[in-house]
Amino acid sequence: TLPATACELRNSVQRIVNETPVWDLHTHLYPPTFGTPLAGTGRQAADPRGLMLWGIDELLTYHYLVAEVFRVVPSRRFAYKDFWNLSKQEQADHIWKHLFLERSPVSEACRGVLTTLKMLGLDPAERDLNVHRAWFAEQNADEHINRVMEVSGVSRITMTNDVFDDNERERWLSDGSLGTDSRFVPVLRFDKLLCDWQAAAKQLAGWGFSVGLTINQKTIAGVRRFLEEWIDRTGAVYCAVSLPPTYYYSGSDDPDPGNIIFRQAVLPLLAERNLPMAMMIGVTRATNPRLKVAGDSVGQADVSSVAQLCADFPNNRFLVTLLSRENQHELAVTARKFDNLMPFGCWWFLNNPSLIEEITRMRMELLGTSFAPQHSDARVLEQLVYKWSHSRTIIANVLADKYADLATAGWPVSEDEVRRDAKLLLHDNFADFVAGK
Ligand code: RAT
Ligand code: ZN
Repeated sequence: TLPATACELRNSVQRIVNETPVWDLHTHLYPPTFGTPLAGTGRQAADPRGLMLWGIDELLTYHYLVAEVFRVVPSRRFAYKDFWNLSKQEQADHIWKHLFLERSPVSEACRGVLTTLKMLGLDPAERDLNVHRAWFAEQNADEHINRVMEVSGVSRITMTNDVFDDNERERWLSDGSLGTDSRFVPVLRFDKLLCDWQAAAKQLAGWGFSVGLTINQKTIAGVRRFLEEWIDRTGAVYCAVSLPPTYYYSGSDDPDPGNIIFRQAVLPLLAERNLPMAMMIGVTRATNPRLKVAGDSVGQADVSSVAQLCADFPNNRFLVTLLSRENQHELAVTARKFDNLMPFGCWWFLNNPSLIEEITRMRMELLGTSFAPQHSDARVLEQLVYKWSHSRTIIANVLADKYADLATAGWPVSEDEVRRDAKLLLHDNFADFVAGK
């Protein structure tokens, strides 16, 4: 049995949660085989369009921080296009100067850079960026991944492999072994298929799949072949889309072309392959297109559509995260109704301590341990460090409160029981859901 005083209990739970390996179920990270703009000391040459992002300049130009720097150096003083015309290093210098040196870096995304530097063994108080740059330039990209995984306690990293991204697609087509780095797990992502059928159909046809704009049996068969080919090529463990707040599914006669494709091609194929479908709902793309990838915003989603899908497709499993805070309670309640629904993560604008705390506590009260509390959404390798460190602290805190309540009710927990629960939350719930257990 764990120590009785509240403070000792909290420390033990924190230690155990920190020691529990995480399967990060949604990131935008890649191994070096996908190319990297920062060569480090590896044998690989720098590839400016490479997908593996790492190092201090990438950390500082994270799109969360791009949005934040325009709050303090507004576009009326420094035009968007002038920012985008800067080199990566100049953008990083601009962000460092205005968000870290000229005011205190108190936002979550700023704080994250400092936690990351500290946990990697660098001096977070160092004001000279070139000192950090020199350290990163001396790392070997491939070994650095192992180190970051160790420091962050992440045992597996799930990728996002967007089949409609030409840069990524061409890499898969020219290298059949891209999916074989055991640290990285592939996921097939295809937003366009559901959100913009016209554009998707044109591209599929161009790639040699017999699909037309009208959705008939031939088109459905063509989409299925396309998905099968890419599931096989990547070895995806689930498929994924992100959807706008306006996403609506009304049932088996829903006429929206994306929904017909979803219903007749995607979901039946995934059921056959025993693969879950991830839906990330609530992003309004390009609210401010001049901010590029930093310009997306949030809106409330229709949770009844999620419930309808879970009801209509009992042989499918749905991993769902919603971007709006206001949707969180309804999603947790919906998960009580459907065992083929796994709520996951505190996504993007929700990945802030106050909201992670609120959402995790609420989920635990409604769902016990049967959810996946967090994913990192890391785009830059080292972000694993801060995202997991900050989230682990909160998850452990919530757990400790619940164990204290149980102790009051006469049910003290043992160290092994805490370890088991932490493993469920950080690894097994997702792993079992993917495995169809
Ligand atoms: O969190 C993010 O970095 C977003 O830009 C998106 O990548 C989002 O998570 C997504 O997967 O669409
Ligand atoms: Zn993402």
